[in-house]
Amino acid sequence: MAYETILVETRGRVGLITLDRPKALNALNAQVQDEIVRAAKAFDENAKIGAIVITGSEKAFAAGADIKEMQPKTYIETYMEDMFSDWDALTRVRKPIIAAVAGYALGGGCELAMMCDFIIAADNARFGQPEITIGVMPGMGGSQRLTRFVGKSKAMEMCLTGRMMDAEEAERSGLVSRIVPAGELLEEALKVAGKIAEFSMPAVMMTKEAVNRAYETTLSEGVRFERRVFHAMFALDDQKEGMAAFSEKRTAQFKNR
Ligand code: CO8
Repeated sequence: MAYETILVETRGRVGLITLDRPKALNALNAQVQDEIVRAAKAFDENAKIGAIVITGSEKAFAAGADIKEMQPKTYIETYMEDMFSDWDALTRVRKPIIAAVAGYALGGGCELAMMCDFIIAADNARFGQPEITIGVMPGMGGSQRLTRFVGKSKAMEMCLTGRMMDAEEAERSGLVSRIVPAGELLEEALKVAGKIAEFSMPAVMMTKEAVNRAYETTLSEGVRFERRVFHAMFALDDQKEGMAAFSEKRTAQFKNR
């Protein structure tokens, strides 16, 4: 199962996917899409992996869907192949995925970052949905996810003008969880992912599911869902261990990692 457009490595309990099409600024063609989804699913199914990091280069996380590949397509082709729908599989990955973004995250690149569970940005990161400048609109979820993450006014302005946001603005707007110096991005993202991967895996996965629920349902249904999942956690050995370790002033040794 070789990969040609991404590098796939493990760092302890963290699965690392690095986009590797430098000549096209990591533009997301069909092969990249297939390989990212395949690698993420393989990590999701691997019991030795507790969290995943997706990153690009210092110049570009990804400069969008591959414009040259899309250019000749007809409506009927995009419809029949249900273009971009395979990305949905990435959003069904149950372990946390962190996007470590440096440089350009444009169009599909911004949308890929937003499909991840949170984004850590390098200080040189730039986010944008410039599809309007090439005669189309976001097609990998950008008009929906960006609006939910940064609000209507800013999302509308970005989608209608193609203006890019720098890292500071992205942090201020809630698009990214925090900013780190570009040279420390990967190390920091791996550290955060490594920390998550040490916790009880069922607790981590249920937490991800509960937070994501906030985007799919009403507040009262979401709170009810959270409470039921919280109750279910009392069936886990790791709940007993975590709470006992706190009382006994020692580090928890979670079994379900
Ligand atoms: N697709 C294909 N190739 C790309 C892309 C891309 N998105 N972005 C950059 N490249 C290529 C360039 O063509 C160039 O190749 P070459 O050397 O062969 O000419 C190489 O990468 C380097 O790029 P530049 O020379 O342009 O590098 P610069 O540093 O001068 O500029 C930019 C960097 C500003 C990022 C510039 O490359 C750019 O504007 N790229 C396009 C950004 C963009 O518009 N992205 C949105 C794409 S559309 C999308 O993602 C969703 C589409 C949904 C449509 C749904 C249809 C059904």
